Amino acid sequence: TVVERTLVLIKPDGVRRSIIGEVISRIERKGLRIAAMDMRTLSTEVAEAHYEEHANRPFFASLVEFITGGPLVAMVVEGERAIEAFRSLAGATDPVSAVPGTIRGDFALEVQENIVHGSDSTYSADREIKLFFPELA
Ligand code: DAT
Ligand code: MG
Repeated sequence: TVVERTLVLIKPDGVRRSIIGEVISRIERKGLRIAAMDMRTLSTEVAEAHYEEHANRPFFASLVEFITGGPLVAMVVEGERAIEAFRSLAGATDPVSAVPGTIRGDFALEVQENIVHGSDSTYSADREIKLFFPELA
């Protein structure tokens, strides 16, 4: 078995739409464990660091404005192949392409407002967990 940890965010759109419980329920039903969790509003600095790989993309400024625009829920999720397992629960980045049954496929229509974030690799997970939960890293 390969136990991993991944950083999951319920982004401000998910909080505004009152589907925190829905998202947490899907994580728990899957058998993944929530190792740490809180609600916070990101500073511009943390948001830019979180999305640093996208710094040169045309949507970067809008993405940072969106992710800092209200409280979000940050959590460390752990379990067997947790990184891929959560990405599978989340669905494709573009919610219109995301398969129904996934979080994005069921709850979103616009690519920026796609409800959740999940780390995409062990490297990203380590980096993002250090950024959000330095006490756990
Ligand atoms: P993911 O969140 O599936 O890992 P990503 O890392 O490629 O996707 O992009 C990070 C976020 O940026 C994504 O959740 C939504 C936003 N985004 C990605 N591509 C976009 C685009 N073409 N236009 C607007 N926002 C975009
Ligand atoms: Mg990504």
